[in-house]
Amino acid sequence: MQQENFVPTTNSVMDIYAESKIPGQIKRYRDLFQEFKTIYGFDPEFVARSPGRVNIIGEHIDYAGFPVLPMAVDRDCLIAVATTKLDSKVRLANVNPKFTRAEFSFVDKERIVDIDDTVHEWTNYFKAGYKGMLESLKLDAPVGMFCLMDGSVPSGAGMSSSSALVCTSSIATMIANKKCLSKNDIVQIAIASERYVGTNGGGMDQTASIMSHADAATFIEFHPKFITTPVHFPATLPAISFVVANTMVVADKVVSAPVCYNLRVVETKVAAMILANKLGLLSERPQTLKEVMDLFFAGSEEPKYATVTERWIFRLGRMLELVEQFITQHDGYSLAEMAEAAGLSEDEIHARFMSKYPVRADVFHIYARAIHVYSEALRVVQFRDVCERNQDTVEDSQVVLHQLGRLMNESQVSCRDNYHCSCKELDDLTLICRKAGAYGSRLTGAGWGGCTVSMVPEDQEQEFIQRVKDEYFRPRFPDYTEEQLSNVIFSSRPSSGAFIYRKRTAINPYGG
Ligand code: NG1
Repeated sequence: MQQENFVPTTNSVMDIYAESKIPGQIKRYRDLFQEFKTIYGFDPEFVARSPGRVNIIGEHIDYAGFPVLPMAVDRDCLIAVATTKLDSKVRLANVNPKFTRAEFSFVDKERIVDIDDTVHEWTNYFKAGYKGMLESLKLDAPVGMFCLMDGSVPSGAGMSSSSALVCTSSIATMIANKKCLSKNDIVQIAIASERYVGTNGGGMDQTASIMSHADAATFIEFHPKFITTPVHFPATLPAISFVVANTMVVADKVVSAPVCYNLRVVETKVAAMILANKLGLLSERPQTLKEVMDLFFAGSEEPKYATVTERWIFRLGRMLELVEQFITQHDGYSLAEMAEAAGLSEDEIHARFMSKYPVRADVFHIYARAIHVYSEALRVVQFRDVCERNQDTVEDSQVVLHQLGRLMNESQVSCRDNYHCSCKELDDLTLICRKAGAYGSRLTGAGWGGCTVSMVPEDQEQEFIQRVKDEYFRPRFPDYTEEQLSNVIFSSRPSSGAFIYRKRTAINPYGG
């Protein structure tokens, strides 16, 4: 396998971060090494690193099998690690004193470690990555680990701090035990691992965290094959800049899962069942709205497409028509009604979709969720298409910027009205961002709080940030210092994915 299929190892932070961030990162790594030594009395052997992400477009469609377009950010999770062969214990500490220290022992090859997902502790995410990796490595006696974590991804903000931690812990466990799996394998392990912590998530975050490239977003396809393709932003004048702004509404996805995240997953899966039933595809056992689409077109006449984008556009347009035709109850379905529409019994619906991850609802909004999924998938492929058609030369930058911005704004409207995953603060902040000069602004990540992402002209980025600070943040958080504000609204360039860092020499520890 080629080198690029493995998580790269470096001894220079310059390989990981953009130039402007190097001085701050050198200090951060130095502090991490020092604190490790203070806590444990010896040096770490390596640091595993995996970043958070911001999703540019494609919300809540990864678990329906459709492509998404996130980019990694330079805020990340670091875990410094030293190992011992004397035991199989894991010691966990965090540079942030808010997160208490913990210790746990490897149980055995089957159980690995117990995770109590009713208790919401940061260490559960570490354990999830550790358990997933060791299940795959099948070791009788993994090494003991001494770990110190430093996370800079804001938590509960829709920037995937949890996945960054799960990915970092998987990589840390793999390297500690001197194994070397491919990035693809680590992604699949991290996706499965995170489900130990209570949400039935898709695979966008873990993929973005591990596979991203420093100068591009990543188009991630899940079905029928897992493929990642870097997508560069168009060469517009002015250039495009993305600004992330945090509403400061903390959305705990795990706590709200039965009525928010996991419920949405169930609603999209039942939508797939209803369509499959109406289209005579139930016997093929499709699991997602994407699989229903593929099965439907496998058996039908199609026009000759000039491009792959044309095929996506035709197919998704047709699926939207089929939703209108067959999912007719716009104000929702009761359990009995959706079972009948899907041609299944209530018990079957329960057993297949609601037993592993419990959900609570009287009314299931199947129509609105299906419209969101197919229309959002369409916006993702259109966004990619605009980017790719304007790679090197752009005839009219304003046209391109407005096209991309419009797609982001439409995504926000659909998240708000069809998917009901926005909230008042997200609606207010995206509006303020558009008024302050963003071409497009939308929630990013699961929603119900957390962050927005706005596409702004690079030459007006600072002015934009000032205006949003004045209009959203200062009135609501008058006591915030400039430093605090710089952590709630900041510009974000596409950053590299996962890395393993090792010190070079005692004399020049930070490389470069
Ligand atoms: P965040 O924002 O990290 O909670 C979640 C899911 C993604 C995706 C988005 C919505 C996990 C780990 N992440 O992201 O897979 O479904 O919501 O687009 O479940």
